Amino acid sequence: MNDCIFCRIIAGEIPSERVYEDDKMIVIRDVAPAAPVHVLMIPKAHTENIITAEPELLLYMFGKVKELAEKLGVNEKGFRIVANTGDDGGQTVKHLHIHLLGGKALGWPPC
Ligand code: DGP
Repeated sequence: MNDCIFCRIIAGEIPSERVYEDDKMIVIRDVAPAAPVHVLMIPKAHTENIITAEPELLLYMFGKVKELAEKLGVNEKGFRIVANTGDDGGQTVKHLHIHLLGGKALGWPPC
């Protein structure tokens, strides 16, 4: 997936600030943060989004949210996780990623 920006970040071809990494995913700071804490959980194996992903991968990623929220210091006051999916969902990068946002009181609805 040479044309996939997140595959290139995972391969180390494009720099990123990694806050977590294991054999299944990386977690990086978003290049255009929408909140004081804004990271992207990105699986290492390319899959487009929640529709194409194996349920086991989604379970794994969601299972890491608590640990990451604690690591990023947003577990006590709260945070939001978002997975924009497809064109109507506003997904701009077609490699599954889960946004984790926090560090301030977030507005709702998001649009
Ligand atoms: P989405 O709209 O859900 O597909 O969000 C894609 C996010 O990816 C968006 O918040 C900006 C972020 N992003 C895009 N390109 C890069 C990059 O090269 N580096 C980093 N760190 N983030 C990126």
